[in-house]
Amino acid sequence: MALREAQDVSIDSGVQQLVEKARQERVETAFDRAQKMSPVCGFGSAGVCCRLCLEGPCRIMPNGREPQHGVCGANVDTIVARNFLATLVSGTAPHAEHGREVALALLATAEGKTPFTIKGIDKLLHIAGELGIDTERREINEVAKAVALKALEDFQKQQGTMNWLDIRAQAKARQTWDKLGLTPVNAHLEISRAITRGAMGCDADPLNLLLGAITIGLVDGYAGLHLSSDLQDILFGTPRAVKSRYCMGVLQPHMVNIAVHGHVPMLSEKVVEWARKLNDEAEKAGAEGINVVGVCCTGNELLMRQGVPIASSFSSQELVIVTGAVEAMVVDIQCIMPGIQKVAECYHTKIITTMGDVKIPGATHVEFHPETADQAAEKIVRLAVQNYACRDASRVAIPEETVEAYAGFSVEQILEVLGNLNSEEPLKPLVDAIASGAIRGVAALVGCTNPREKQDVGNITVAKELMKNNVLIVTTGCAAHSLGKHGLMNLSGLDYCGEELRNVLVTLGKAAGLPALPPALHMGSCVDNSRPANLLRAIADYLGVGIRQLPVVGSCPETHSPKAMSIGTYFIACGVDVHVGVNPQISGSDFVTSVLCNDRTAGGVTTDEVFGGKLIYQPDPVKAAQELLDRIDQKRAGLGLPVPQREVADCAG
Ligand code: SF4
Ligand code: MSK
Repeated sequence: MALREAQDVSIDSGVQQLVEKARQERVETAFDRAQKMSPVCGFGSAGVCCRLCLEGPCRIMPNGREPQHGVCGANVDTIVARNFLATLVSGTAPHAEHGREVALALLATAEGKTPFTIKGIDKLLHIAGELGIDTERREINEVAKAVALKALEDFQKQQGTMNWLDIRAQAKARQTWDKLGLTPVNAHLEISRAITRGAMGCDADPLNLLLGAITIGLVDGYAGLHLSSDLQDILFGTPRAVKSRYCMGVLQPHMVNIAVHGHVPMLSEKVVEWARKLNDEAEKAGAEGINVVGVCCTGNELLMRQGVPIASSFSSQELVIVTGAVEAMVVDIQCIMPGIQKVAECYHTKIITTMGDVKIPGATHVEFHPETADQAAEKIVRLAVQNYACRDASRVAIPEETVEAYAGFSVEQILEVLGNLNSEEPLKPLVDAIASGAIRGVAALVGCTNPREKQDVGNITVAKELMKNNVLIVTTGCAAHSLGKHGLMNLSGLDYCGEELRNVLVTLGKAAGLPALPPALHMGSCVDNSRPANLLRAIADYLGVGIRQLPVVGSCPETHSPKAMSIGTYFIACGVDVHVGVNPQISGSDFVTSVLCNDRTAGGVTTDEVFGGKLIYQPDPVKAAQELLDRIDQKRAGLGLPVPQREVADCAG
């Protein structure tokens, strides 16, 4: 099979160069493996295969042909709904585990058992107040311990509601969840219940299974996203805008390069610290120093708190190694392709796994625990420095391009900027701009890149189509990497904005002491989708309306991860439409499609009616942007706001 040309793999020229280098050096990457998977299995694509028990595997034939039932009698709606629920469980469990790990790290820190200190004291006191914890005349560590224990209750309590849902959910949205009995009690309990109801011989009612999926989406939102972001801000500080750089060119030809990859900042914060401490050692080893670069969401965490530059998003992670200039790739949890080890074996790069539950055969394992974070980080950095001597200079080729970007816009900082315009009512300037149509709406451009897709096209096209129609973009995850690499997180991105949006961004920028704000505001990692959610809640509460009434949408054009589906379901439950550009594998059931996508052909109730949000599956990013604009305009009209003219759509690149 002829492989895709490099220019058909990505629109990032650095990625294209490295795809060609990999092929010349006979190194296979995910882009090539994705192609070998074609044609994709029709049953899997439609979500109609089931292997829940040993009577199977069973699959349902399309167009009414036999068989129409599994051996146990499950029909296509049950099978597709169960598979959808299982997808969300596999997205939510890692996020919940992320939250729990951070809570344990905060607890150990509060007890003086780790080398970390609490940097976000204001945030700690604020959250403690929200949780009803007495902060008067108490030591900071005592308050932090009380907050950590409250967080851990969200994995233990047997009655009531998760504490983080209590403090973060909008009351109006919550009424619906409570009424339907969907409000989660604790994360582990709900994950266990979801696995149980989806098991063979348990829940066969597709609507009941989909309601269970909403509960799992809420677990993702509150025990995964909000809890993780809040506790990370307590431990490492709330992000503030920083200027940094994107693209493979952030790797340095004459330095020891360490790529940090995964999702949690606990170890990587220490790696950055030890890289600074051991810089002299690198010089003794003949290098010009140590350069730490980010991949995926660990990269996002370090970018926004430390200004660490970003080399790659998910789909091109192996190509970072193909530069031949990486001494160590340090991985923690989630989105780590097992393929990196095979690629690393073709170069001198050491893959260093750090979590007991995330190992890769052949990799070096340096176990991380918060208590011994310094020892682990020092060992990792020393391994990287030692490995510099093994680098083969003749195989080093780093693409030159880098792009400047602003990142790290927390809600706190956005409110601070708005407060410079109106200190009494900081949200008023933003709400006024939305009301007038200068900002038509807000879109969260989030989620992944996917090696089956041409990298960055979906993310960039949706963003540009929305920007030119004056939609303000907030962005997280690997979508943010796409936008950063292609100039939408620096001021050159203003050229893509409609005039009204550009004027607003100039006004806001001046209030922030900059010439303008970039058109895409980077708000962090995957778990930091809590930040746009907090912003929406603040706007809705300010206006006295439900989040479901706001002209806001979410879009994940290059979805790869079940985590993105879980995050999307959380936003749907809050009343926000969510676009995915990659097949969500539900098309085998008209019923499931109807409920989630508000496709009325199969009749019955839909998430749009009940919660105010729906799933939009649209692989064409230009059409997707138009559908998102339709929804924004529909919600504007619902609020009695003017609906501006549209700019003509461009074709996707
Ligand atoms: Fe087949 Fe039913 Fe077993 Fe699924 S649960 S594999 S449909 S028998
Ligand atoms: S890393 S979940 S590819 S955003 Fe958060 Fe990127 Fe998606 Fe992983």
